[in-house]
Amino acid sequence: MKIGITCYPTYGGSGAVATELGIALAARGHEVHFITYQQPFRLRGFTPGIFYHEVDVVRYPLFEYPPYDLALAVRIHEVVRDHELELVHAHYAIPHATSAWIAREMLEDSGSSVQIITTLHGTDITLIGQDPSFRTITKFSIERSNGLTAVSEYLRRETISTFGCNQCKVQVIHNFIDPLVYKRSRYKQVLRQQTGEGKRILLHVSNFRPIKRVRDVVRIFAGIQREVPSVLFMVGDGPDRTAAEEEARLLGVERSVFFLGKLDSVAPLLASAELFLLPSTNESFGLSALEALACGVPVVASNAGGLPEVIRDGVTGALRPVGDVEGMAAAGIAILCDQETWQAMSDAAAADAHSRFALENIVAEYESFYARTLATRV
Ligand code: GMT
Repeated sequence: MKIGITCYPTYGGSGAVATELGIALAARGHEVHFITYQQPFRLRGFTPGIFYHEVDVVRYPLFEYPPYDLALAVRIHEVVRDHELELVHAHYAIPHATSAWIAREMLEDSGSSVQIITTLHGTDITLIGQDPSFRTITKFSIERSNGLTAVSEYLRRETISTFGCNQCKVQVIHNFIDPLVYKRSRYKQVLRQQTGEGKRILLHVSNFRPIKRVRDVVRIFAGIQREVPSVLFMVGDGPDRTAAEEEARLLGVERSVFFLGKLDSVAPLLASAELFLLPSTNESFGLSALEALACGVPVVASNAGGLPEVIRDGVTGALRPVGDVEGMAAAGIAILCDQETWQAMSDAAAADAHSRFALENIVAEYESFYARTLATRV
């Protein structure tokens, strides 16, 4: 198949999923065209079967807000026309599904029957997509997509209930990991080199937005550290980083919390970690939690959104209500205190992640979804 993919190319789970999917599709013989404003961060160097088309947004004195959505639509239109793409896969509804729809409208007279598939990732439905300034266009764009997928059952239900789009058929296709990359035994214990022996290693990876509750991450850690000698590594950056640093100082744990900033490759760090913390207000899926589990790291997280579809409470980690810092700390202590418990959870986490969310199986689900969508073309 000839497939176009548009996504957010910088940091973020939706861009990571879109890029890994494109790479896997190309490896299976498809021709994949990425159409984004920047080279996707997980796409490095030359990969056979992959083409990258940059979206250039012209600056003009009149444009206080340069219209990226239109520039993207024009680029999608060109790439579909010039490379005879059969489908465009938009990751994250806003604005990608809308731009893809505009491009398809522009192509109508050319005989192209390009199909649009939109994958809903999270806040495009649960947060920003519901803002009055976007709500109607989000609903319109997803209803006009030829195929819709959501990364969890939770997100599928949210889409139907919040947008009242009863006609929308949303297929759940979970996110995935490459079992060869997210494998504990593959890496040296790099974080251990920094901490030395004797301290348990906790990890958090996110974009430090309010929804991630990074102050809670530090509070949970402080609770665990009172009982279990440990350190916390915070990977990523974003608006609440300063708040998290302040929380560490307030709680007197600042010497045990290391802020590493944004890092490209987290698998080696995950493979050194012993507990992953994700106390978000909401996660439609929680890709970072899945990556941790795949590396044999039990996850303590909030019982919110799609996280229960990823983490098995009491088996591969622990789920507690949003904001239950004490409960999460107690769960973390229980997991870390007893080596047998930890080992059993670590083994179960890796096995469960590798069996339910392996790249090979999920990419095959996307392939058959593409084929079914193309088969319904009129
Ligand atoms: O929706 C967002 O806030 C952004 C998006 C992203 O690009 O990271 O995150 C969402 O998509 C990820 C990939 O499917 C999911 O793993 C995240 O859980 C989801 N974030 C939220 O629902 C907050």
